[in-house]
Amino acid sequence: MENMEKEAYAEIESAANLEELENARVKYVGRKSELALELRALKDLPLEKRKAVAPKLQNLRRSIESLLELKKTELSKTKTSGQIDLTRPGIKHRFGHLHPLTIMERKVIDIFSSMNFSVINGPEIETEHYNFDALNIPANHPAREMWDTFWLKPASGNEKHKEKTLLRTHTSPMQVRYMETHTPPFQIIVPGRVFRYEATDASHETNFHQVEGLMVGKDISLANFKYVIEQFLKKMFGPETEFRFRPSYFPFTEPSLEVDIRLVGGREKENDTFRAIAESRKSEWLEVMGAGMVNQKVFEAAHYNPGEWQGFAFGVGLERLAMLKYKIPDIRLFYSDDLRFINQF
Ligand code: FA5
Repeated sequence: MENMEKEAYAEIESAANLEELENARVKYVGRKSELALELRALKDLPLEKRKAVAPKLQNLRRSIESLLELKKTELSKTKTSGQIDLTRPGIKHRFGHLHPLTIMERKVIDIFSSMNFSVINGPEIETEHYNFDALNIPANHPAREMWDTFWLKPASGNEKHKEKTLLRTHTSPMQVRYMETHTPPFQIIVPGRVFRYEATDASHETNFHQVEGLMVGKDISLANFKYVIEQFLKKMFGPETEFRFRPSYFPFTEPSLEVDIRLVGGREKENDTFRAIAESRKSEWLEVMGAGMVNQKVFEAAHYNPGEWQGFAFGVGLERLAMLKYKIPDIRLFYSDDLRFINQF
């Protein structure tokens, strides 16, 4: 046993890795080791002899085991600090990606840029003048009710003289802002965030995005509008897309119209998502934009000579376009923070 003890200590000490250490453990304290056999044979010894031998054997086993433990800790440390374990799985890198509304905005910009429209930005905090009055929507005009507004508190100090401000309810205020500093002919689009104080449902949000369009020249007509919008919708949704122009009313256009895209009953577009949208809206069509020929009153607000210019304007809902493009049944998903939704894009 003494020989065995020395041999075991030497072998444990010289173990170069965990595998060699495990071999030493099996050899010296494993179930079939010499020591284990001796311990098992104790019961056959006469009592006196057993009393003399048993504690020695048990001590021997304990000290070999604690030496194994020490060596194991030592070898594990060198393993993590000194060696690279090529078999360990790597760390997966996650790449970010664009939000579906950003993708959609870029597609809209691409299409209109290809038709020579410039891209302009405007402020999200607007004055009452640009959001309403300059667009022929004076205070108390019933049309103000078309846009439920988030009004902002006036900055403290000069409440009396300061003009009322609000979160813009549409991108149309950029029409007059842009015309005040530019002379036609021009064609622009204005993508941006807009806000409305209204109840949400599957196709309405309080915070959404529009892309305003404005084309002004000497003889721009409704025919130009129809051509540009047809090109836009076909490039965006494919040549089979069915859409319609429907008469409507906006104080800042005359005549006014709205553009709807067909969800069900048509050829290409029909699918379960669209049927669900159509059912929740109780209509085969989804409205995507308001538009019309710029009202002369708006040109007047921009200080253009009366009657000198003609143009068309439109405001398209970006979320509505993305819902159609990606077959999204509910507008609220865009802002839901749900990674299962976001990661699909
Ligand atoms: C307007 O906002 C007008 N400024 C559009 C316009 C511009 C008309 C230029 C004439 C000339 P309307 O409120 O209908 O119109 O909104 C335009 C589009 O924004 C709608 O067709 C729809 O696609 C989208 N939209 C309107 N309200 C919401 C809402 N709550 N949630 C999501 N999208 C909306």
